Amino acid sequence: MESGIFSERINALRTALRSPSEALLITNEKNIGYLCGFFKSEGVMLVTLGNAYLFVDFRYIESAQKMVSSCEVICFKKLNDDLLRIIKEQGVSKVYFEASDISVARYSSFKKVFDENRIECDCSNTLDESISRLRIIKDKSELDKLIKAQKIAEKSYLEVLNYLKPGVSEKEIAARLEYFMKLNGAVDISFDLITITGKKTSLPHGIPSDDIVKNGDFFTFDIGAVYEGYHSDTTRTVAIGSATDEMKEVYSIVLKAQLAALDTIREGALCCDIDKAARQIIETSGYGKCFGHAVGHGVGLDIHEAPTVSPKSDTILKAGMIITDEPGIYLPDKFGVRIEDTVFVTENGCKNLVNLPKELIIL
Ligand SMILES: [Mn+2]
Repeated sequence: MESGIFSERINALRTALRSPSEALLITNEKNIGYLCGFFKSEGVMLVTLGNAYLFVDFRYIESAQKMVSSCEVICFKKLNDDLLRIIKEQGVSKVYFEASDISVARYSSFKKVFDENRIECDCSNTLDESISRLRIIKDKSELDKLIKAQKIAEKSYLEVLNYLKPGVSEKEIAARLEYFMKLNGAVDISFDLITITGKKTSLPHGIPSDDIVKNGDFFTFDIGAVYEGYHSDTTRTVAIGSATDEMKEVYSIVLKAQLAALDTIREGALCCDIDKAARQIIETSGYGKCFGHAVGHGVGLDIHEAPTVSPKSDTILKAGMIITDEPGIYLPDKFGVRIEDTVFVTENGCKNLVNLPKELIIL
């Protein structure tokens, strides 16, 4: 069944080709995985109107041949030579590259061989945009994996809360969380887990250190697990022992902003309007200068992918997109609060993948 999905994706990508003499060269590992189901190839994929090929070396050939059915698997000895042979056989005279992925060194090595053989190299963003347009809409199989990744992260979060008490270090919480995620079925963590406390919570992307949890501090978790390539992303801020009136007030403003943005998410909504819904509440509360990042972003095979949910984003939401909703208020040298959900856009609203409470929890 899965091979059908991959063939459909390759077919959809072929709309970027204008003639049989053109080909797409996919170098990004996640994009290759998206198109054939084989993620760790260290190879390349070539797509023409009539054919598709996955080039891998000897280390990967056995598993690639077993797993991949949406394209022909070729074991290369010298990639440039084997690629050129197929390109010539297929009568290809123009190759599109993934400009946002390929290194200058790698591109130069391909270009040298292609120039010698009068094959045009297209390094515009045509191919990047075509793949992004496909990946931005998640199908059922992808949604299932995103839900599973979220469930793993949530179970692990609830387990690690039992260890969150005065005296424990940020690093210890991060280590336990990663351990629980892997025990609960994650293949990896989505990013370096953010488990920070005290004044450091004013750093949106603070790094866990030996800092110790104390009574009266906030503790921020920004966490995610990876399941079959798909990422989850959630942030919760909790208080340890007690919270001052200022902490409670800032928390309630962030929550109000987060809920306001959530309310605007539906097919047809503009991403900048979702950002605005949250930002306006924070601005009118007088904390506008303490919120300097976008309200959200897409999530999928990458932790940050299209669409961007920022004041400048003119993307119109479509059913099947996955976005985060994560406003925050950060007071330097005091504390910060961020609350983040990841949601699946539907025709009439959205389905929240996160099932964790959002009212302020004082542990
Ligand atoms: Mn996020």
